This record gives sequence, structure tokens and C-alpha cells, in this order.
Amino acid sequence: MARTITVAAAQMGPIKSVPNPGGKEPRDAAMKRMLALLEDAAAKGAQLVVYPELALTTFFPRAMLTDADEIAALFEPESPNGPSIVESPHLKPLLDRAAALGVDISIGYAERWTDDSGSDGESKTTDYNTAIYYAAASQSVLAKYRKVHLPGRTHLLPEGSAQQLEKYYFTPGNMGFQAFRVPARHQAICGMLICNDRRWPEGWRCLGLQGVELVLCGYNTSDYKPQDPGGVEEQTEMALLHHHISCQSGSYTNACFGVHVAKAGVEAEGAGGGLIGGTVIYDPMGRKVGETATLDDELLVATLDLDMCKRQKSTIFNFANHRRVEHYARIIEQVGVEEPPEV
Ligand code: CDV
Repeated sequence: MARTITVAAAQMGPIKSVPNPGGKEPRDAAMKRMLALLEDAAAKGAQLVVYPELALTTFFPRAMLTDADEIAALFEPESPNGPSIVESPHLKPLLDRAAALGVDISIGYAERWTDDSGSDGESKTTDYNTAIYYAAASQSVLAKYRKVHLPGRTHLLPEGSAQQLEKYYFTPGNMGFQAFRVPARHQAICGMLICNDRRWPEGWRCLGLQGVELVLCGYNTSDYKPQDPGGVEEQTEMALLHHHISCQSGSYTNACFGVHVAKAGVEAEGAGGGLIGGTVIYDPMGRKVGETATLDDELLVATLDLDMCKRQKSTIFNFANHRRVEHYARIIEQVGVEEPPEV
């Protein structure tokens, strides 16, 4: 039997919220839009719908919020014995509808995790930029991934700059790059990345080494930063180029499909530019399966034959045959660049 899966990349247009004085888009308006995308995807035969990074809120790391309550309102509280993401009022309507339709969901959100891992077993809270895979068949979270590569900084750049403050809000993920099986989808081997992760071959390779067939990746990627060289058009073109290079090469060199889903458009006025679109699916040969055309809510639906991964995995990217790990120590032992001495 053919191992096919019909996937919908659910690109979202902007969620106008903080910081956008006078223009707060309530969470239920965003949920309505996500539900509409889900209904449309299900009607088109989708078995899995992939939503962007931080899909439940605006991309808030563009501003430095300092009010604890305001920040808390952007996060989903979770703990081993306490609140669970599947019960969150901010997500439950989507998951319940997905379960009823028999559609799986992958979605990104801001996670506030509390456990007793503090010193002397004390309660400790850590904030992550997270994505989950929710399986309709078991009505449960099959896999969770916490973003490893956090771009940006902990401090503000001079006024007038576009800010990127993920290092201020989040801790790097602590779960590694773990592939997982989806039993109801022909035992598909899936993995998740979040936005900036797609630019790092290390994460892709960790998934590739587990035989990954389908990589799911939501993103919020800025199109223009006033402090960088070039005008809006030139910078946007460059941002899209780098996005596509990263996604295409990740799929090609790991012989897998990649579904990359944007939150796009202008979410906040006066904060530099907006976010690129370019939601895209690549196949294991590095070919583009499809791409969105707008900066709005838009679906990209494709049926992917997972067995297409076998050809490259058994030939040019047969890792067992060709990798030379005795020469790769530098990749894990060294973080920054160490240039050879001048001669
Ligand atoms: N959300 C992101 O991780 N955005 C980064 C931008 C800041 C470069 C990205 O890699 O797309």
C-alpha cells in the first residue's frame, strides 16, 4: 500500500496584537481563522494541518514587554501534574475540532513549564518556544519539540531598529531533535523544527540520522529591518532566498519532505517591517512541491508519498555507507569559529 499523507500547510496572515496600541486582535479572532483553515483543509482531504510558530499570538518577541501579567497572558502554562496544553482554552477548540474531523495538527505556541527541578526539589518555571504534534486517532500529543536555536538577543537595539528578543523571552529547548512515528499515518517518521532551526544543518542531520521522512516547521521571519543594509524590496528578496535555501537543502541532504509554514504580513506598525510569506513544501529530491502566493491566511495542500524518501536514503545519502564521523568531531566539540593561525 502506498504510504501517502495529505498535508496542509496553514499559512496565517498577521495576528495584530501586542505591541500594536489600539489594534489588539483578540485570541478568539485568531482561533476563528485557524478553525476556518482547518475546515478548508479537511474538506480538501488533509490528514495533517501544520500551523506556524507562535500561532496563538502575535510574534511578541519583536517588543520588550516588562509587565509580568502581560507576558504571562502570552504563554500556555503546563506542568507534569497540572495544566496540559490539550486543555488550554486557547487551543482546545482547534484540537477538539481536529479530533472530530480525524485530522492531525502540528502547531507552535509559547510554553510556560513548571516542575520541581529547582534546587532541593523546588518548583521551577521555564519558558520555551514550543511545537506539538497532536494525533486525532489517540486524541493526544504524540510529540513535543522545544526550539533549540533562539535568534536575537536579551537587550534592545537602538530605537528605530527592528527588535528580535527571543533570548529575552525563552530558554533554549531541552529535548533535542527527536523523531517520532505517527502510527495512524503509515508509521510516518516525523520531526519538528521551529523557524530559525531550519537554518542549522545540525538539527536537520539529527533528524536525518533517525530516518526522518517529514519535517514540520513553523516560522515568523522578518522581511525588513531598518538597521540592515538595503531597502524593503531587496531585504525581502534576500530573506526569502535564505529561507528557501535552508528548507531546500535540509530536505535534499536528509532525503525527506519538509513542510514550512509562515505567519506572514505586518503584525505591528512602526516595528520595522513585517513577516515574509513563502510557505513551502520541498520533497526529498529538493524539488519545490508548492508555495503560497499571499501574505494572508492561505492553505497549501499536497499529497506526499513517503516512500519517495527511500531512493536518496539508500543511495547518495545512505548515511551508514558514506558518513565519516571520524572527521566530524569539530562539529560537536567546537561552538564558534577558530581560524587557522596566520602564516
Ligand atoms: N522566529 C525566528 O526564529 N526568526 C528568525 C529571524 C530572526 C532571522 C529566522 O531565522 O527566521
